[in-house]
Amino acid sequence: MSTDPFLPAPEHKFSFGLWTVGNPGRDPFGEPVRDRLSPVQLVELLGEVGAWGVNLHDNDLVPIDANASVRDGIVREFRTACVSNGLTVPMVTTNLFTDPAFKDGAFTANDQAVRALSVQKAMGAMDLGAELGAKIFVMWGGREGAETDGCRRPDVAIARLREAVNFLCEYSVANGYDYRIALEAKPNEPRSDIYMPTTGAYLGFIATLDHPELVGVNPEVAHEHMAGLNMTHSVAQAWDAGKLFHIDLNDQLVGRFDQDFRFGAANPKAAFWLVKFLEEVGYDGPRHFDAHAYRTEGYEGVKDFARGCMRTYLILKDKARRWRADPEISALVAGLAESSQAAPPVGRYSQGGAESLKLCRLDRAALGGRELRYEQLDQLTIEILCGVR
Ligand code: GCO
Ligand code: MN
Ligand code: MN
Repeated sequence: MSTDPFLPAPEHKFSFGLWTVGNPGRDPFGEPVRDRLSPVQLVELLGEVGAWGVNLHDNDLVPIDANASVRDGIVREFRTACVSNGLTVPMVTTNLFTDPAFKDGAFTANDQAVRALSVQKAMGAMDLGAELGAKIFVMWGGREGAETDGCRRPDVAIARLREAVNFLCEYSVANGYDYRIALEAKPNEPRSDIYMPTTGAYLGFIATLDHPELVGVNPEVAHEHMAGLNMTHSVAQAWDAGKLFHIDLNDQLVGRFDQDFRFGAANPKAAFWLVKFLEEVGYDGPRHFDAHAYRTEGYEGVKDFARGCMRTYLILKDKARRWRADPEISALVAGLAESSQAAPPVGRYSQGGAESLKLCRLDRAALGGRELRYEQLDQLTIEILCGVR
């Protein structure tokens, strides 16, 4: 029996995209460094490292030009491989960015034929996912953006996006698929600017849909960091709105190209706050790693990468437990929750409440003089993360 406390188990709901462990290491400056593995081989690799789920774009599994019988054969073989490797398919998505037809966007393209092709392809991906048992449908609009805003008015693009999402919600309901649709924001790359740059932008957009209850978000660490934002804050807003339908875990330094690093590789403290948040609120969706191995790696390195993502998550989960159990940290945190002066709660508005708030006498200078000890709180956090506490 292994005594390793950081081994992945199904209850952790760790998933990887076929495109993540299958990434061959091509970048804008260099050719692939790893041979492409088939979907079945990738499922075997994920089974070997102990993942729970495998996610896919339609064309990670079925080539874009495959006919119906080829498609059905591929899907059958893939399902068998998932069963024999103990993997579930929690999420599917559509690739609306690789094919040159989508070079100026998919749902937001000016050409109505491109928009029709995009919705047609997304419906096909929904059919495929339903066949594989997926309950989450991610939409990432990587090409839904612009280099020159002369190409279309951005509000027209948003209206087209709304039309497509509304249509696909109805399609999901009409076919009994019952997808939870998760919209994934990114500020740029591959387009110079993407119309829906942040998770917060999508939360605003969702409220304008015909079926807002079917639609949530899929925040990604790298995308929020590319925008210079705090991932945990974005996730918290999504959680508060009941919209955290999925999550893409990886890492990214601010101000760099889209790095897709192993979870926790670049900003372990930010990763810690994120894991702590997800565990404390009881997020019970998939923990999906949307990242890939360094270009220096072969398939042993890809396994190191995948195991590392899951292991880091579990280590940080344990650190969060230690953080909560630490007496000095608990005392500091408890102190922060105490009011330093007698004051009425704000609560819901009432005339009486407003009057008592207006009348209460508060010592503003004393409030400004209160010492908060956040230096100590953060240092203790760092000591936990560094393993000396
Ligand atoms: C990226 C995105 C994608 C999406 C994927 C699922 O930066 O390329 O994160 O990996 O998550 O296409 O929709
Ligand atoms: Mn990404
Ligand atoms: Mn992603």
